[in-house]
Amino acid sequence: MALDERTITRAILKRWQEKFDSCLEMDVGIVGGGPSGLVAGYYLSSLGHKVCLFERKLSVGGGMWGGGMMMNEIVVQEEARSLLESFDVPTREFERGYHCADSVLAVTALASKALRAGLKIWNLMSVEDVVMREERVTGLVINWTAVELARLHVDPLTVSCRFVIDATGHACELVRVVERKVPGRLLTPSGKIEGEKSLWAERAEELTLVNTREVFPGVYVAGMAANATFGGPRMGPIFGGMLLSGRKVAEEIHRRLAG
Ligand code: 48F
Repeated sequence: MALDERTITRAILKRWQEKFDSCLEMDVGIVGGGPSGLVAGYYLSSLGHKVCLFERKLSVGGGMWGGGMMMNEIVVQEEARSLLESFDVPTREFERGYHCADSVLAVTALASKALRAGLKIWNLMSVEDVVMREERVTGLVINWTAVELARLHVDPLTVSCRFVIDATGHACELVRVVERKVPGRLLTPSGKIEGEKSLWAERAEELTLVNTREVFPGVYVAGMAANATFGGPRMGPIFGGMLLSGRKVAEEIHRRLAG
């Protein structure tokens, strides 16, 4: 069969448009495709919600690919081992309570399971703002990362979401926009971003879970963004807290959507 280049182009255009069209009204919009965002996307999609995830970079995975200092192994503690294994990622015990996994396998398995569960992932798109109404955030403002990088003056587009999750890692980018531009106070002690503290693995892992919650009406934080927002320490290359945080935020939003 002869191949027609125009058909290849038309196929991509049409299929991409269909896919994107199905994402204009979402239950949940996730910003950031690191471990916490991918796990949240997997659970929410598995529970039957309409969920999309926007990732600025070409590839999802965030800080997980590089393990610790570019050595591509990750460590998870006992509490998160079974969660990682439920994504078909084998773990090997190093010492009692410390389990290792290949970081490349971990990223690809999380992404693959999340997509198969129905999560729509948009790579190469950055979230630059939120859509707001009087009482809450109601959507995300998106643009091509290439536009952002080239600093082009091009207006963005929007998608509506009943809830949004800031899973942007250390930068907590979405919460920063809300703090700066949306009237009202954040649900933090000071009403502002408390700011990330220096590294303390054990405390950080505990606090990541405690801090995974709603920070503004309609806006949840997960993963490292939760600690940066609520003033917890960083944890370095132990990833259990990120995975458990993704599951916790999914469970909390599921309850809200079901209620
Ligand atoms: O940083 P990241 O991996 O977030 P995480 O899920 O995990 C943190 C760990 O990787 C590690 C750690 C603990 O082990 O401290 O750092 O909290 O992934 C965040 C993703 O969000 C993307 C960014 O490119 C990265 O892949 N991102 C950030 N801002 C935006 C964004 C934005 N405005 N729009 C779209 N994507």
